[in-house]
Amino acid sequence: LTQDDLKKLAAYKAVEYVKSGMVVGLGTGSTAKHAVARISELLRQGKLRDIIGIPTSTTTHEQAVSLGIPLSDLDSHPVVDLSIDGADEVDPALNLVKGRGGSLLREKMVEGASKKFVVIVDESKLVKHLGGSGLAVPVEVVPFCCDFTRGKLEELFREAGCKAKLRVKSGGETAAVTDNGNFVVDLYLERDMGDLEAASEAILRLPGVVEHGMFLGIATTLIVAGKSGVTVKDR
Ligand code: DER
Repeated sequence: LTQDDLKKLAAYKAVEYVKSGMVVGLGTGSTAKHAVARISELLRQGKLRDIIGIPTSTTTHEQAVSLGIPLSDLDSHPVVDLSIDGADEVDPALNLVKGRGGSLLREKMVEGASKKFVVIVDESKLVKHLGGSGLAVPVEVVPFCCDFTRGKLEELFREAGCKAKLRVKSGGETAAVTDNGNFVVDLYLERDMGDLEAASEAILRLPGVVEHGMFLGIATTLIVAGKSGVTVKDR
């Protein structure tokens, strides 16, 4: 099985939680896109009815529109029955790092408004500590004086050996822009950042920060696809 096959397995398992009549948060990324495609397939087959999707990015919005999934937003549907999304890292308490794909703010808004949030990953995403995989913890910042904010973020986690880098467009030198017109600062940590709640609060206190990619206590269910099968864990 390829990594993409594993992502698909986890996504299909998560879609078993979707029932007719639900308002469903549609995640973003290479794993979530399989869930969106599966929901549309079941709608076409008449196995699901009256689903309203709430997309978490313009990319997912476009995918869902192209597949004919009826869509709405949090203004019209402030309570979401169930969201399904991937993650970049998952720790044993089901805390997540998200946003390496750049959609963390809308994802946190939609998934935070969900009664149930099912996270779908292949086993490569499991970590002991968030920020410990050598990949980044993303922070969405306003473009205004983003280097000032970048510096403040680096300073905040100096003891964890933090290097904060402004994310640039792939293959380019200009800043990557989120769906909300903001930039992303990626935090690369040499050591774990200790108390996650304290770290979260400290980041959010910095003027210039919009949101960060740590999703603490939001996920309710984790579906992991690995070489030895699919496992489901509830928080
Ligand atoms: O950017 C994001 O938050 C994505 O959901 C990410 O966390 C998972 O992306 P992947 O399924 O492509 O690895």
